[in-house]
Amino acid sequence: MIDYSLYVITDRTIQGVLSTALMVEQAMEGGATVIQLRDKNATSRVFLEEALIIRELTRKTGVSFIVNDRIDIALACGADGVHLGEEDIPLSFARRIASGLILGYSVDSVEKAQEAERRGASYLGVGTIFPTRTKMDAGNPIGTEMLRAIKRAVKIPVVAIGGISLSLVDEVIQAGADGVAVISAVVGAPSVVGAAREFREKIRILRSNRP
Ligand code: TZP
Ligand code: MG
Repeated sequence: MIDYSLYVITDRTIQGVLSTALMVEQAMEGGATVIQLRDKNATSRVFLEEALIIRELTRKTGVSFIVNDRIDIALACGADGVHLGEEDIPLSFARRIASGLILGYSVDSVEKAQEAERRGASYLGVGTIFPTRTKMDAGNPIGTEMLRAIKRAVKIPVVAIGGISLSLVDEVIQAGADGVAVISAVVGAPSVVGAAREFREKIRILRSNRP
């Protein structure tokens, strides 16, 4: 079973001078439990090269590795999974060509969550929960009440995403999220290790207090 507690997503536009490899090492040192490689601008060749590097790094630490959008790259690099959305290859086809992969799927409503579960999603990315400046087409924030409703409606793990800062972690964990996915709050922090550590520790405490 994957531990989705702290799901850190790479973003070269936010990392500043840090290479993706260094950022991932620091996030893992701080306690990230999942790393997702996300790069909307890279060529296939560059994306695969990065994926191979991150696969090696995550293999050494035992942290789960998910590739965003690209099932071909996920298979080629030996990732644990791929994260898909409405614009990507549908879940039914993903299952057909990659039965062994963890399949993440992005949703923003109860209906879409239940349909993704029926179609074979392994976990859900639910958001954007709060306003975010990281993804321009993230849509209107759905809030933690929708997160709570989705969590109640499905059996698969639910990872909250979008605009989650350290001070908002309480709300999403209390709404039932199995994990917190972050970009800017960790990747754009002055200390990636420090930010990841604070998130991980807060999530651990909140989860241990949850009924
Ligand atoms: N999907 C929904 S919101 C979002 C993605 C990829 C961006 C999350 O980034 P941040 O910086 O944690 O708000
Ligand atoms: Mg996608």
